[in-house]
Order: sequence, then C-alpha cells, then structure tokens
Amino acid sequence: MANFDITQIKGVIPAMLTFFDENEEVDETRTRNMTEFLIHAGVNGLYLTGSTGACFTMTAEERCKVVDIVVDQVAGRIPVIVHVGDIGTKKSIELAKHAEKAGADAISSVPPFYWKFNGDSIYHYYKDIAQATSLPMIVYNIQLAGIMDKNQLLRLAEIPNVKGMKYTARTHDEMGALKRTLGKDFMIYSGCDEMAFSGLSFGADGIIGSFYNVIPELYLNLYQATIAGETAKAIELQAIADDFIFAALEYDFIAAFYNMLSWRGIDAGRCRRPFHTYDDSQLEGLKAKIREIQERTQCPTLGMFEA
Ligand code: MN9
Repeated sequence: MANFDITQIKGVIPAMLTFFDENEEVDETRTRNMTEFLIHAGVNGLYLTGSTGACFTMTAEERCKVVDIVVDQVAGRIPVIVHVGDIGTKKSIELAKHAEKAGADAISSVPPFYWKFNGDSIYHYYKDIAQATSLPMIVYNIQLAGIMDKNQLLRLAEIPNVKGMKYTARTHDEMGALKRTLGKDFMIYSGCDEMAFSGLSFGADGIIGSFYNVIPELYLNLYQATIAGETAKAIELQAIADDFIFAALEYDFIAAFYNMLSWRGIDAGRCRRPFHTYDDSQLEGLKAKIREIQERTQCPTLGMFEA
C-alpha cells in the first residue's frame, strides 16, 4: 500500500544509485546502508532504478529486488518512486505491478527509446502502464533526447493516473508553462541538478537527480532557501553545487559517485559494467578539486569528504 499521495512528494529526491558486490550482484547490505544514509541526511523521497540506478544494465528480477529492499528499509518514512521504464510495454507493466505490490508510492518511466516510436505509440505505452496499477505515474521527459514535445506531454497529462512529470532540461520556459497549464496538483520535478534553483524558480515542486546521492545536504539547504525566498543564498549554493558537478562531469560521473561516497565514509562497493569502477588513484584530480571548492566556500557538505 502506498503511504503518500503524489502531492506530498516534493523537495529533494535522489535518483538513487544501485549497489553491487564484488561480483556485480545487487548488494542488500550496501543498499540498506545507503537508504539510511539518505534518510538521515533528510531527503524528501527516493527515486529507484532509474538511469542513475543503472536500470538498463539489470534484469527485471534484479530491479524488483532493489525495490523490495529499499521499500522495506524505508518502512513508510519517506515516499518512494519506482522507475519502470523499458523498451517493452509488457516488461514495464510487470515492473509497475511489482512496484505497487511492494508498497511504492508512485511509478515513473522514460518513453520507449532506441526505435523512433511515434507519438501514438508513446501515448499508448504510458496509457497501458498507467492503467495497470492504481499508482500515480510520473512521466520522465529528457528534453535533450528530443523524444517528446510540449503537445505530446500535454496529451500524456490527460491520461488518468498520469499525475506528474520529471523534466530534465537546461531551460525551463516550457516546464514553467506546463506547470501553469496543468495546475498545482500536477507535480513537476526538475531533473537537471545544475539547474535546480532555476527549475524550482520556474514552478517545479521538487528536484530528482543523481548528485543528491553524494551532496544531499547542500541541495536540501538550496531547496529550503529557494522556497523561503532567500534568493541570494540559493544562488550561492547552486554555484557551489555547479563547481562540484562540473568537476565530476570531467569523469564518468555515475561511476565516480561510488568513490565519492567512500570519501564520505560509505562503503559503496563497485559499479556494474560497462560503468568503469575507478581506482581512487584515478580520481586524485577530482578529490583535489572538491578540496579546493571546500576551502574557497567553506561549504559544510563538502567538508564531509575526507581530505
Ligand atoms: O536524473 C539526471 N539526468 C540524467 C537526472 O540522467 C539525464 C541528472 O541528475 C544528471 O545526472 C545531472 C548531471 O548532468 O544533472
């Protein structure tokens, strides 16, 4: 049973990494530990088995296993969204049904990709999945992928059970217009961590992204400052976050997250290939950059990374 209504899902929501052991198998202990770490940091929800969670490297059974572990560990304390996207509708429906049975609060999906599906096929993909459960569906649009335009998104928003949108883009004019058109109860989540302040300023109810795995505290402060109207503070925090993100983007950043977590004292294990597990010695430049940003800004979150 879901514990939260979609309108209660807002704030800072990490697109959670998936944790593996030395044999690249889903690691239950590490998954539970990371869930606790994020809850104690104060995050407002979790987004599971998305692209940051390496879902396209995993079998359906493995994805379900991650959902079962995290939902059990969360135990209703914060909302859980499960990404069920895949290229096959039938596969996504199975993942969606499992998410509902497991006790997730919402599902989400990227559109089917690889083949260039037309608007009708994409519409039916979402409709079929949304009808398969009673959970709210959060459509995931990556503007840069160029798969769905504004009219297509508005059409999807008419499907019963489509109650929100994760919108990843570096410009927010269209996202703001969607929010104004679809209204306050249609939830919009900005999905570009570099643009969190902008997204929130243009009406997003929350932010879902990968960097909230490693610097959740900084983004919680940014979110609070933004909703409190403390613009100067929010912009300053976004600038610190951006320096951090741009440093990480020099690397295979999803892979580097596992090392970064270990610098915060969390045993994150290895990542699943083709994500390349870095040896710390390959990331000396990144470590030095984080230290430099911390010394310059005195940001307490960055102070939690071992020097
Ligand atoms: O979940 C992520 N976007 C994509 C949202 O994966 C396309 C972001 O968190 C990015 O990883 C981040 C870095 O560019 O903004």
